[in-house]
Amino acid sequence: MTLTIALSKGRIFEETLPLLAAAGIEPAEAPESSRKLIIGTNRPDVQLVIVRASDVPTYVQYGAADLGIAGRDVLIEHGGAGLYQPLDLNIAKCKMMVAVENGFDYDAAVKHGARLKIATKYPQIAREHFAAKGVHVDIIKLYGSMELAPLVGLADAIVDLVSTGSTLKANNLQAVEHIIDISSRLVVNQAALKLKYDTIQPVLDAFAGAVSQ
Ligand code: PRT
Ligand code: MG
Repeated sequence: MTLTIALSKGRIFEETLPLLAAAGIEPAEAPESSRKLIIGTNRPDVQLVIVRASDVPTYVQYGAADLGIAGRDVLIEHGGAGLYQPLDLNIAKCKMMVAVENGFDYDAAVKHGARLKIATKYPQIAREHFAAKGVHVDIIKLYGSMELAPLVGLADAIVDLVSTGSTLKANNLQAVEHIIDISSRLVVNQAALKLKYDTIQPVLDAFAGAVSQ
């Protein structure tokens, strides 16, 4: 039985390589330089499928992939249906933050009960955060470049991921609130875990042993 693992290109792929190596899995080629969406490995029974980061939970939920690696941000927005999430891999770490243009008095706006326009790729996380604070918001869903929204008057604030902070800085924005810490997790299709237990469990064990704290 073939084991299929869903991964996204870029930081998650790069940071997953050592974990795969610990499980004795080496990709046959690099997704950045290949146009192939299905990548073989040194193990004839293991293949990788390369999908958009936000699509990883969907492939695993429907069993098109047995395993996948996805950010906590992506998993919260997806909802997690049909997914077993046994392991925080402690990779692709960043923070979900509220950010505003320099000079915008966020605390005063919140204090005065202003209705805030929030641009984000993460409507679920944003909605929960502001509901818990009792702040009324209009969520404006974007698919990228959230940093632009406050600069052109589309939104008062953004909810986005921050790692080094240099993207905010380059766009005259500042973080004003921390929402949650983000890292990537291993997700497993629940039916596959039963059907392919003998193949999947050793991979889970190898990943668990290789996670750095
Ligand atoms: O790019 P694409 O639209 O295909 O999807 P994606 O952006 O979801 O994928 P990718 O590969 O960029 O991110 C995959 C996962 O990595 C995310 O789901 C997060 O869990 C995690 N991650 C970790 C990050 C970052 N760090 C990060 N810094 N995802 C995105 N960013 C972006 C952020 O959105 C902002 O635009 O990087 C920019 C900020 O970085 P700094 O260093 O300037 O603060
Ligand atoms: Mg990206």
